Order: sequence, then structure tokens, then C-alpha cells
Amino acid sequence: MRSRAPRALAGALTALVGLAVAQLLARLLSTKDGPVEAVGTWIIRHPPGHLTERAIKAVGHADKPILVTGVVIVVTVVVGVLAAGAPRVWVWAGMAVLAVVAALAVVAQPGTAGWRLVPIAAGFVTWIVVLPALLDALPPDSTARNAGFGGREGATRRGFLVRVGVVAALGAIAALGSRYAGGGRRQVEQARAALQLPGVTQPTVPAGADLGVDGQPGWLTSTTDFYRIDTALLAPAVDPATWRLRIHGMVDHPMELSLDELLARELTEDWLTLCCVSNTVGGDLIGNAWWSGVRIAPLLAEAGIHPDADGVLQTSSDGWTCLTPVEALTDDRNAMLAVAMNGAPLPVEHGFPVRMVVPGLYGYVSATKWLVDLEVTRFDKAEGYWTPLGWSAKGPIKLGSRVDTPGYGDTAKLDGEGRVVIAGTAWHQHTGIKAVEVSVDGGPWTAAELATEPTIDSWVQWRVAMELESGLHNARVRATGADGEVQTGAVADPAPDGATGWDKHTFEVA
Ligand SMILES: Nc1nc2c(c(=O)[nH]1)N[C@H]1C(S)=C(S)[C@@H](COP(=O)(O)O)O[C@H]1N2
Ligand SMILES: [Mo]
Repeated sequence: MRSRAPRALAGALTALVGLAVAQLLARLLSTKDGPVEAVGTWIIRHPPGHLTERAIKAVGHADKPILVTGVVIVVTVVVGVLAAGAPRVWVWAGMAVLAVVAALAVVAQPGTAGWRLVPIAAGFVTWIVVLPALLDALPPDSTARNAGFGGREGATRRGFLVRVGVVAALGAIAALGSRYAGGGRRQVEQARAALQLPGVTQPTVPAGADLGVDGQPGWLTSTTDFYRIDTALLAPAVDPATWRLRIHGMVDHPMELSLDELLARELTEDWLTLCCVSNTVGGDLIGNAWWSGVRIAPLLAEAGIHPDADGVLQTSSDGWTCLTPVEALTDDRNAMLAVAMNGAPLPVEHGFPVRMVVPGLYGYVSATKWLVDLEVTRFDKAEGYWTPLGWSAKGPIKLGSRVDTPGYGDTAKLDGEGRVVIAGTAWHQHTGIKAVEVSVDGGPWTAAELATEPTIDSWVQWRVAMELESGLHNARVRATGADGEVQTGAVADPAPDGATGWDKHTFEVA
């Protein structure tokens, strides 16, 4: 009996540390509940749980904390009891059952992505590593039924307690971390859900902009499909209530704006195709959304920008910076402090509550997310985050085009007349597209049909239908800008200022 107490302690501690690790990971990876809350929620939603629910109603509004505490206690007791005296295989089986229950509860939640099982796997691995490590620090136990599970000749009580202390400390750090990591983000998600953005309208794809070709991404990129690029390991959770934007530097009247003060200004809305400088030829680090926000030009005028300033250095709440030419922020284009994307407040990953978007410039020199500071300055005095790392100080988006369908190596789809449909996208933000041409199997350039280009700041879809014999073929595409520039076929890497070359797809005709 005497030897069972330390074993039970080892089991209980193991249970808690594994739970803490799983919860921490869940909060780092998502805004949704961790496995413990998922199991709690699952219990109330299922028939036997109705009893629990009634019990909870009697207790008051604290249902979640009570359920969470209940789940933690049950898991701790189960693992503690198993570790105290069950045969080794039962210990592993019991832990596996608990992990499977958690996985089922998580999967039962709406919109579950596979990686939401990662925290559970991590918690389970923690269990199977920590428990033997603790039991191994105990003297061999000939009375317990799981004798031989861990246990070492010459082990001392002190050695065991040291391990217990280390594991408990690590568990406490994980538990505190999971509270901290989750809390801020969840609060901000709630504030985001409650945020009213008067004047923000829903996107309606302009007539004729989307050719609706089978296999081609939509002209409007949905927020969930929109690429995400940033240096943040964890998207910063910025509280809209305390958010401030400073405008300072080479200005006569430095300003500081709250979100309400920003939203009190005139709103502008526009289609804008955002593109990453790292996008390779044919790549998908490009997307087209409906942005709503406040134009930057009037704000800079109000601040009294000095005539010799030529750049605005932006800083995000996590300290990322970029430098944008004043000209791009003050000419006729809709360079804006965006508050909404596709008719809804910016998702946290895309810069909530305020980010910049500037038509015609790559994201790394213009599209600061979680924006908190605008410093009016000069290119000979300041530089953005990526410039000393080998990227060009200025980054106008290059004329580009892409084949979307047939997909690389796919079997081509045919139209009603048996012709192969080749379709794609072309862009030259803030210049516009005049023509797109396609060359099949290295043959002559053939003009493609262009969809409506609602604004010169958005991409444009194109399509051609061709009669081709069965077998392997390839199609290359090149665009011509509204200014007459013909897209170069010279191949260049993304660094330092954007890739060039013609996208080429090889495909099969059946
Ligand atoms: N704060 C911050 N903003 C940032 C970045 C970043 O790393 N941190 N990356 C930029 C880059 S390189 C691009 S391409 C765009 C991408 O915006 P998205 O993630 O909303 O598509 O954000 C820009 N804004
Ligand atoms: Mo980028």
C-alpha cells in the first residue's frame, strides 16, 4: 500500500501535465476550444449529459468552468488510479481511451480541421513519456500489480521528488502559458465579432468579371482561401478598444487616432488584388478581395506632411516594419487603412483591427497588418524589415499572368464543341491589362478573350478555346499591360523584387 501513493501521485501529475500541454498547443494553434473544453461541451450536448446540464443549471452560469474542472478531475483520477496499481498494459490502454474520447469530442465540433487533433496527440505523447520517467525514479515495487513498470534499484525518495518537482514546474508553465496564450486572442475574437462597421458593404462580383470556367479559382478570393504571409509565429491579438494609430515624423501636426476616430471618417471601398513578392511564376500567393477602409491621403494631408518626405514607415504591433513611397499613398489610388475584407472585419490573421493595402505594391512594402504606427520619413533615413535581408527597398508589382486550367499535368476539359479550354488570370495592379496571349506547344501567340476588368487594381480573368489533337500539349501565357508593356519571358527569381517569366502548363488531351 505504501508504494501506491507515490505511483498515484506520478499518475495524477502526468495526467495534469499532458492536459496542460494539449491545452497550450490548442490555444496556440486556434481560437477554438481546447480538448478539455471540447469534451465538456460534448458531454452537455449528449443525452446522458442532460443530467449534467440540469445539475449545471442549478449551479448557475459557471457551466464551462465546472465542466472543465470536472473533466480535469476525472482524467487525473483515472490516470492516477491506473498508475497506482494497474498492469502496465491497462495504463497505456486507459490513456489511449482518454485520448480517443478527446479526439472524438474535438472532431464532433463544427468545422474541425485535422490539425486540431495535434494537441491531443501531443498530450498523449507527454503522458507516455512523463509517466515512465516518474515511475523510473521510484524503487522497484514487488507488491504493486504493475511491478516492473519503471522502478530502479537504489532509487531514492529524494530523486523521485526532484523529478516530481521538475515535471510539476513544466506543467505549471504550460498551464499558465495556455491561459495567457488563449485569453488575449479569445477576447479579441469576441471584440471582433461585436465590432460594428457602419458603411461597410458586402462584395458583389461585378458582372462579367468572373468567367466561371470550371477548374479556375473565383475572381473574388474568399477570405478563407486568401493566402497568408507574415513573420508572426502567433498572429498578434490587438484589442480594438485600446488600439491607437500614431502618425508622426516629418509632419506639422502629429496625430493619434482611436478606432472610433478612424471609423468616423469617410469610408472607401475597392477591389484590390494583393500579391506577395515571394510569389513564384504560376504561384498562388496572390488574391483578390473587396476592401473597406479610410484613404491615407487625406490623413497625411491633415497631419501636414512635409514636402521633402518621400516615405512612410509603418510599424505593426509586433514590431514588423515596411516603408512605402509617399507618392503611392497620396496619388489618386485607393491606398487605405483597411478595416474590413470581403465585407467583414479583418480576420486576426489578416491584420485586425487595421492594416494597410496599397494598389500596385507588393505586400512586403505596403500591406502592414496589425498597424499601429505611421512615421513620415525619407528613404535615405529609414528602411523596412525585408530590405536589409536582401529585398528591394521599393516593390511595385510586376506585370504577371498565370494559367489556372488545365492544371499542371491534368487532363484538359473540353467545351461543348470539343475544344480545349485554357483559362487563367493576369494582373498589373494600378496599370491594368490590355491583352493576354497564349502559345500552345511553342506555336504563335493567340489572343485570349478577356473578362471585364472592373478596376485596374484587380486581376482579370482570360480564356481561350482551342482544337487540339489528343496527346500531351503545353500552354504558355503572357500579358500586355494597359501601358503597352509586354510581359517578359526572362526568368527571374522572386528575390530581390519579384519573379518574372511565363507560366507554362503541360497537360493531356484525351
Ligand atoms: N505586421 C505584418 N504585416 C505584414 C507582413 C508581416 O510579416 N507582418 N507581411 C507582409 C507581406 S510580405 C504580405 S505579402 C502581406 C500578406 O497579407 P495577407 O497575409 O493578409 O495575405 O502582408 C504584409 N504585411
Ligand atoms: Mo509578401
